[in-house]
Amino acid sequence: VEASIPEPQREAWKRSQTSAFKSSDEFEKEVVRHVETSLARSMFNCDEKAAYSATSLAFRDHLILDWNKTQQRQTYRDSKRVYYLSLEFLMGRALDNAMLNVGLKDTAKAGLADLGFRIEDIIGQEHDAALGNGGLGRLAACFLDSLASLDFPAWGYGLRYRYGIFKQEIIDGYQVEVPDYWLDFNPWEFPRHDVTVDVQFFGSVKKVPNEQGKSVAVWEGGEIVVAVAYDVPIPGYDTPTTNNLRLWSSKASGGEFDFQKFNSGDYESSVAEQQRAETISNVLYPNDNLERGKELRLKQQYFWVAASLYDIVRRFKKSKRAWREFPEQVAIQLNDTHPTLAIVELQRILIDIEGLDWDLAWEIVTGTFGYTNHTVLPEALEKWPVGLVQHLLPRHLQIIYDINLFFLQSVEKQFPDDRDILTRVSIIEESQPKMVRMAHLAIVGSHKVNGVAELHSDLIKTTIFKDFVEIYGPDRFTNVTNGITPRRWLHQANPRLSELIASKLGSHEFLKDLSQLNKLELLVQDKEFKKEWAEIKFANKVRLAKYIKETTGVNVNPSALFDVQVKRIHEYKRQQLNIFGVIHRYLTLKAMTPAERKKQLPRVSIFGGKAAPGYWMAKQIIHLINAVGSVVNNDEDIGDLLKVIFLEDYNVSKAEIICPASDISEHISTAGTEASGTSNMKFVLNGGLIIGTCDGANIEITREVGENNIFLFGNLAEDVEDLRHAHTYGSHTIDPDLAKVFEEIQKGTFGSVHDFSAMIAAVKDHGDYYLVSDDFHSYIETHTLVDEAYRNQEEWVVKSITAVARMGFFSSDRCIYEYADGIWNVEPLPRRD
Ligand code: 7GP
Repeated sequence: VEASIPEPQREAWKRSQTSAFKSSDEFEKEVVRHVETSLARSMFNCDEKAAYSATSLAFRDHLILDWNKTQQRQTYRDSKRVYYLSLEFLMGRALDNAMLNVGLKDTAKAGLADLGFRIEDIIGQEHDAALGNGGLGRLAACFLDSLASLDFPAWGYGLRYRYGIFKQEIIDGYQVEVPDYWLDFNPWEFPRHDVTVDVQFFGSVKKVPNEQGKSVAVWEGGEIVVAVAYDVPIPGYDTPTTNNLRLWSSKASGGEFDFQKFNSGDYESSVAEQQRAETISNVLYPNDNLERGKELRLKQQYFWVAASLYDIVRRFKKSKRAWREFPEQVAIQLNDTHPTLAIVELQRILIDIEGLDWDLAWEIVTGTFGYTNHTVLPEALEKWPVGLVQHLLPRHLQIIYDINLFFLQSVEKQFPDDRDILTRVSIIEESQPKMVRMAHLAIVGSHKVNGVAELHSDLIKTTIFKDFVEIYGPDRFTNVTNGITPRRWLHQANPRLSELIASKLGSHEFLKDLSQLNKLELLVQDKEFKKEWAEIKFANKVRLAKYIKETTGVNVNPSALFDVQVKRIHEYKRQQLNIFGVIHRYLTLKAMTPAERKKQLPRVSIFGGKAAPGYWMAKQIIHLINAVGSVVNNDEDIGDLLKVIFLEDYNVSKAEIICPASDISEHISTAGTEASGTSNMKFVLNGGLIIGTCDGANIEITREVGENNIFLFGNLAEDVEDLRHAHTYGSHTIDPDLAKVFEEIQKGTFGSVHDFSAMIAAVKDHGDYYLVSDDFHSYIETHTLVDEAYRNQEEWVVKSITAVARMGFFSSDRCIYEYADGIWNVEPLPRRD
């Protein structure tokens, strides 16, 4: 690195490379300096917000030095880089993570205490960076943490939304969405006003002969929107490697506004163009597992993809290598189909701008891209109307047609007698209107396609992408089971458990090699250890109970069994099954004599999660949960035996409080619908057990932790189709216990009979697509088993420890090694020269 600094500056650079601070005294000095100079405030009125800002700036100084060095080293070594393209990065808070990854949290804690602050209060000042919806966005964030922690040269590319996912308020039991303006003061981003890319939209294509007389396409006219880079440092844990997340922000070209219009007195329309350009990166689409096909969304996708590829290509060209070496230097991972236009854009750059032959260009393209699929739900598979693509990106549509032509020609050769296969696999769907199938384009343009858990990867091969397995052979398809970063989801969220584990294993190494947890199994009979383990769980429940009291006003007993379901609200995730089960429990308790009731195990059912603003049924589910809560929580017959809580505005920082506090959590999707799930992993890693269906990663969690340490129920994926068929064409009887639940709702016990009628009709009259009735009995029975198991606390703790000990596989570090090896062909960079 040093050698890359020019002579005249080298000495001064070396002198400046001392770390920002080491002791708590030095830290305090830095905080005070930042309050007074960077923030231009006096220590005389330094409140928690100012202390947060100054603490962040002090840590940021730390990261920047490592970040610069990492980037210099990576450039200097010129090794292959990974680019992770994702429309969502659900990062959560950065300060706590930075303190732990740098290893100076205790130093900061002491320093802040000296200055009169509690570190938790300071950490609590930070606004979550919520640039994502749910699983897909949080996975991207975990992957960035692992890539940096394992010293891989890797960049994330995304959009810098002005508004992240909305803030959820619950008013009279209903979800209300409030915009989340989060950029007020964000010390974690660096605007790079000098790193900009012009992105073109609309216009037309003409063919002109080049110098060799060959006809080339020229895309001209239309409008230009400027992409401005904002960089976010991503610190690795216990390593100086600090990678970069580059987020693009849109702005009008030609400066602030159109001076000509301004001077001619048309002030309003001169500002209008600027506003139109800025709309592109304005807001995150709030849908999880659903595509709405909005024009602005397609604009976002191309804007982000074009800027990112320009940046990647610019970096590659600096190395002066031959184009065919591109895939040896660059691996681009497509996080779902949202960035699929990158395939077309790279082909366009290579043939139209760099003048390469189609075939060589295409070889480079397919060698570069990998595509991860995150869902089999048909409503989430992206399709864009051909007319819209034509209008917005005329040249890209031509290239898509050419890609499709060559692809279909090769398929025709391979299967000369099968006309139908051409229709099925075509990138263009011959519907009214015609549509571009983005998943088909992503498969054709990538060298590897992966699912995110074994069942899911099998399902895509046998259902939605079956024909492509026939065409390309099974090797193009692979599985990388999801994982989570143990740094945030154990060390940061559950510091006491992390310390207990470290004290038993002799170090914190398990945080970078999670398989070491297996040594805990030797301790399952250690009385003292089990006691501490149980105490930590209890303390985490007390913390959550306090939070519940503060936010909802409801008192919950921390000794009760805490039963948690937090995730986006979706019919396939079946929060309705959960709340119907809760009502069933309530009715059962009500029917008991007081003496019988005394023998029952107290329970707290905790829900949390956002519904997409346009998803009416999901909003009704939220309403029912709240309505049940207000009846049950105020029923004196019931008291502590059952409480129903809906936690408002579930997000990453709330998950950090919730996950460590569960006894049992619910992962109860209709079999075959949840691609993987990742909160299941977070809960088990924190010593909670799970009740779940044989779906997604639950299956692999079961294989790892053992059938005795998980509560599985419900129909299997292979039977779902037949059951659905039977609902529609056979006689469909509702489970009798569920029928009683429905009667109670329809009596008006929980108010709003009208509001809830559609939820009931979905099960009774509209074919019960999600198999709520089919699984109800086994769900209720399994909850009875949970109660019984929980009564034996000794055994429960053994299950909890055993499960944690066997969770090593679910570290996102393992995922990254699998991607690096099987898809990207990249290696970590040794940390020091
Ligand atoms: C989610 C899947 O629903 C979840 O099962 C998985 O764990 C997660 O991705 C990470 O792989 N999918 C989405 O969040 C999503 O919106 C549609 O998928 C593109």
